[in-house]
Amino acid sequence: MADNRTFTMIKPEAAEKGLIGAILDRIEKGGFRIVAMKKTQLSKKEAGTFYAVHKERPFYGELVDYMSSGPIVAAILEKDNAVVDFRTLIGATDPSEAAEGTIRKDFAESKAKNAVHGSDSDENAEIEGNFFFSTREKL
Ligand code: FUP
Repeated sequence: MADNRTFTMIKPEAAEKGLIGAILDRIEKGGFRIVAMKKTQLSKKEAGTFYAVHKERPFYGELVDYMSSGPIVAAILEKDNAVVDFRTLIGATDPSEAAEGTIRKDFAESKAKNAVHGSDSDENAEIEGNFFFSTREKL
């Protein structure tokens, strides 16, 4: 499969704990090229928009509060089969169910504070990357 792109965030608890470097190391060693990257903090409104697909779910309010609670690192990553391979690298949503050696197994605290986000489809990777980065930042 030709190179394609996914989108990730290093979430507030992981950034706060000083895990940005360790997580980026896993990402690069996993064969992903960092196309674009920034450290930033989402407002509640921005987090609500980013996670709008989950707005009917019971955890939406907590998710929005959490994701706007501190700085995150947003990045666009490139690799062949990027979306699927990145979800393999990060592991299951709940770290207690994540495979050995995955980022969530090693660094996540809980299902909510699960260290990293990874897009679930090529289409969402594009939408999510566009939320954070302008055309000239994604070249
Ligand atoms: P994932 O695609 O693995 O990030 O997981 P989901 O799309 O199922 O969940 C989206 C976000 O909601 C995740 F960042 C974690 C959060 N979440 C909760 O806070 N509680 C839950 O029970 C499930 C998900």
